[in-house]
Amino acid sequence: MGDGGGIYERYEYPVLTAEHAPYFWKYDLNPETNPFLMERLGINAVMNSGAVYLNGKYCLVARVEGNDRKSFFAVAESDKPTEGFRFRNYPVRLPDTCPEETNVYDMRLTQHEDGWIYGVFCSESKDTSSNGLSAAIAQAGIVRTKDLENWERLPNLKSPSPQQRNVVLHPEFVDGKYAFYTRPQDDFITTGSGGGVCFGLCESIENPVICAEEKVISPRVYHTVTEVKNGAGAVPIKTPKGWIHIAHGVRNTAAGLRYVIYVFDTALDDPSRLIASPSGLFIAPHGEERVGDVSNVCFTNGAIVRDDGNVYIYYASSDTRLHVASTTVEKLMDYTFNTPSDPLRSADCVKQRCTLIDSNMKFM
Ligand code: M1P
Repeated sequence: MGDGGGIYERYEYPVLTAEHAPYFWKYDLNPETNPFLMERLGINAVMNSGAVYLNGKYCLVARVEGNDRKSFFAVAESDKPTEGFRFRNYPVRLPDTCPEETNVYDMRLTQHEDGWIYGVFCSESKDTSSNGLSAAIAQAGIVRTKDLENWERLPNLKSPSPQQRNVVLHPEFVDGKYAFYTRPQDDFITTGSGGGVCFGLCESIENPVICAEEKVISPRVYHTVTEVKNGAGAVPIKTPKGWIHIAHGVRNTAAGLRYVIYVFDTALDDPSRLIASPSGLFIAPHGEERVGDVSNVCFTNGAIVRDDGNVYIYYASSDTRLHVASTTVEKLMDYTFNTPSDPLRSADCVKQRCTLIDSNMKFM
């Protein structure tokens, strides 16, 4: 376990890696058709995972990426939150209802008060209106289940934005409606006019349409960790003081994009109203976490909160492997409401730090 500034503990060893994929997903075990016992269908990475506690197990729905670059989902479970995860024998056989869909990834699992567990994920298709071979359209796919084994696919979310990624379903009804955190973007890679984490309501989950314009609730901000992109992460955590969101922000650097995890809080009576915004990053990639298929990336789409107040945040590093950090609801609230917000200018940051130093001097 490593130091998380007293806010959380990060565990040294990843909870899921490509090596966790069962050998029978990869090798043909028939000596007649595979005399050299060669790997036939390799697994490249296991990363961004939705998370729920279900029937006494810690369950992760991981993004598994084959050597062929296509991702799929697979359930891994354990009796313990920080180790011992094993994949079920088969990956998730997602109902194949969208013939144009090429790739699926990053499922958020919401245990909704309507009794279903919803999985909201990125459904990616080729953008046939463009000649560019990398041009794609990202939409929010929706499935629901009771057991993480049998999945019902619902229509993709419709919203005013041409592209959506990092969409999360809120666990409670808001004004009697299903509430989504969205991340509108103009383009597949760049967000363009997309202003950050947004909020929108749907009358029906069987016909999920966000009619009104999505409201920006955590904006992208110049010269902060969210300057380039700002997307929702885990399903927000309900606390006595508000909904704590563990999200991700992206900035640009000479070495490329840097993804970090940050935190904000919205009001209990209106989850679209921002009430706390602790400054800067919460979890950044450390040490070996900094290197992988897409280096310098820390990304979360799942956390589990237990009745005893323990919180397990599952985060992936560099699009390669999955880690866990543990904390408590009490510590998260303390962090969220007592960490000063970003004053946005170096001079004011120095004043903020001097205030802290001044008050500390009496303890020296
Ligand atoms: O490669 C980093 C991340 O890039 C995307 O996130 P975003 O839409 O915020 O840029 C996703 O593809 C995510 O899976 C990936 O980890």
